[in-house]
Amino acid sequence: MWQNSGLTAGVETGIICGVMKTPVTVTVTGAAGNIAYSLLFRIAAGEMLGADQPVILKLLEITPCLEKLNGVVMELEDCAFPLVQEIVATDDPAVAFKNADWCMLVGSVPRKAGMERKDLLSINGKVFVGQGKAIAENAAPGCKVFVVGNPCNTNCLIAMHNATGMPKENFFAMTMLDEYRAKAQLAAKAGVQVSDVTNMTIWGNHSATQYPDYTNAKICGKPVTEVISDTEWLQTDFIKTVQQRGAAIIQARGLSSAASAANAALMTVKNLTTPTAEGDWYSVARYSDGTHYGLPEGIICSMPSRTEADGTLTIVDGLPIDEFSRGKIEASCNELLEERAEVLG
Ligand code: NAX
Repeated sequence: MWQNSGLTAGVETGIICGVMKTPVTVTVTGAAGNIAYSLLFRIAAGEMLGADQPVILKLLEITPCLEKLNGVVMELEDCAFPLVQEIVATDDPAVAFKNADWCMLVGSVPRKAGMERKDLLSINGKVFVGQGKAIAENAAPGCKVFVVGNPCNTNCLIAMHNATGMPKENFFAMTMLDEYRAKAQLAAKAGVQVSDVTNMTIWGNHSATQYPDYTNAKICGKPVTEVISDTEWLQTDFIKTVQQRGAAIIQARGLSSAASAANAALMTVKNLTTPTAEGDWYSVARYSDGTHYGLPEGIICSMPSRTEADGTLTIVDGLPIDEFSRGKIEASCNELLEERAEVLG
């Protein structure tokens, strides 16, 4: 079953007013969920791909959530976003990923009481096998895949393995929310604006083992360690606060992060599609080919990344990694290797 909103301005009527760029097709899964409810409207408003970039939105949900998704579609229509050329709402991955330029895989089954990580990996593993295959069979050439749904690194790895024929370099998972959380903590401690904090890397897994690398981060262009002399805080409270921030939000709000996660998702795609400021970088989990920082080959690992002026996506090499950082990075990579072993096959 699938629905088309009928919002196909200029397609059915043949009337095209003004000259517009070719639309970009963005597929969002879990489109009736909490994160999507904050994300879709900002994509539609042009905050992700640009204020002059028309978009076609393809929204995927599971069948029981189609009615709820219909409500989201109605709200999107009621915003009359000038950039939205078409909205497709469906429970069929083949329809949702048809001609997709960007696949934002937000939907996944949440962890329930009594569920082990292994169970979660197994349930979501099956979803990402199917979605990886459907993307490879239906998406536009050069399509990029960005996974938010947890466990996002390993879900991304599964999708990548099943997307036969697609370059591994086109697969990403989200650690930008962790980067922003780390920047906010450092800014508060140093008494500066959050925009004064740059060069923040999240290494490894989007989980409680992630390592927010204060040793290479900067505040107002200076090493963090020159501005914040409290090494004890940096090595303990700071790291723990970032690692546990998601849980703290669930405890305070009774719900997991949604608006901040949507913001980070949107900003990740923006960072991947626009040149990075000179000397800076951003965090995204991506395929590790074993040639950077001794990170294991064949995992989706967060690392410092840049988008060059010509659009090339690069990994920032050559950062000094001290013994403390090395231990933390290894611990997070070991967890990714364990997750990989659990989903093998
Ligand atoms: P919700 O439970 O509100 O929404 C998820 C939606 O996905 C539901 O509507 C569900 O029906 C749908 N869904 C499930 N299986 C699907 C499938 N096979 N195809 C299409 N849709 C499917 O969760 P929400 O708060 O939106 O969070 C979504 C995911 O983001 C979760 O896995 C969550 O853990 C993860 N997060 C990842 C973060 C990150 O930094 N990488 C941070 C925020 C968030 O925790």
